[in-house]
Amino acid sequence: MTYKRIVILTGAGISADSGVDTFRDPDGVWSQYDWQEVATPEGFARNPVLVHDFYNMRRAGLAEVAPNAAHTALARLERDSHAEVLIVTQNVDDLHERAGTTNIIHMHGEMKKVRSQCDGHVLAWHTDLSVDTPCPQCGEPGCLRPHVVWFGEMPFSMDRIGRALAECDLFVSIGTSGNVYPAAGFVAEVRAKGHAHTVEINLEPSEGHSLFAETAYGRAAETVPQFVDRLLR
Ligand code: BV8
Repeated sequence: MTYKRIVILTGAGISADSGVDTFRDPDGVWSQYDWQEVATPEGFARNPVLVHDFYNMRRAGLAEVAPNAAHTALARLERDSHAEVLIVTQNVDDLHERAGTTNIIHMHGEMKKVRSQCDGHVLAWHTDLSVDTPCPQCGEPGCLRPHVVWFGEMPFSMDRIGRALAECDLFVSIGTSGNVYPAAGFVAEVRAKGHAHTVEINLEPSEGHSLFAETAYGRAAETVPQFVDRLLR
């Protein structure tokens, strides 16, 4: 089967083989931090120092990790396939880009960007951020926040994602537990809107596994290159 428009949703599991913690695995991020304290606007308002430390630690960790074979395989698919390939990632790391992917949407934002709350300006940021960091726009300390989507906040580019889901003929979900909406609802949206083939590639069946026409379980660094080889044959 030759596909024309491929949408690939990725989650923390695709970065696991690079040494980046997932969220809901036994020793994952949410076993170390309370998501209500570090991944909600209310938590940030209550204790911005804790939230800045949480993102500073994860942002600094990006310097210690590299893309794995799964990221590289998806970049190869974009480069070598005749299809239009769009990566929609829930991840806030930059590993897809560092592997060479260019057509990508970070629906939950990016750790290497911050946003000024005075005027919504988004700027690249590679070092620590604190409540004392002066905002380049208004000069006020405490104005800058991580450019990531917290619980209760609207994910980015939802209109563009909705169109891509309606128009794709292949939807692949890689390395996500299917716990967090609206991303977890994408496979149902694809099934309702068209005739796309749907594939789940994960370490283990996700919450929504029964909604996928095809599944492949194993570590993404092994399963994704095999899947891409098949697509490019
Ligand atoms: C929204 C911040 C609506 C960025 C994250 C009550 C109050 C408020 C909201 C809600 C509520 N009840 C429900 C909601 C909606 C909520 C939600 O879905 N909650 C769930 C938990 C019930 N969603 C939201 O709030 C979203 N916004 O709904 O807005 C709205 C409408 C109008 C107006 C305004 C708003 C926002 C969701 C984004 C939250 N941000 N984090 C950051 O710091 O990273 S959540 C966090 O979960 C990350 O973003 C992460 O990307 C996301 C999904 O997690 P996964 O990527 O799936 O990771 P997980 O660890 O769960 O799974 C990893 C998988 O990989 C596992 O299956 C594992 O088996 C597999 N794996 C492991 N190793 C490997 C592997 N696979 C392959 N190879 C391996 N080696």
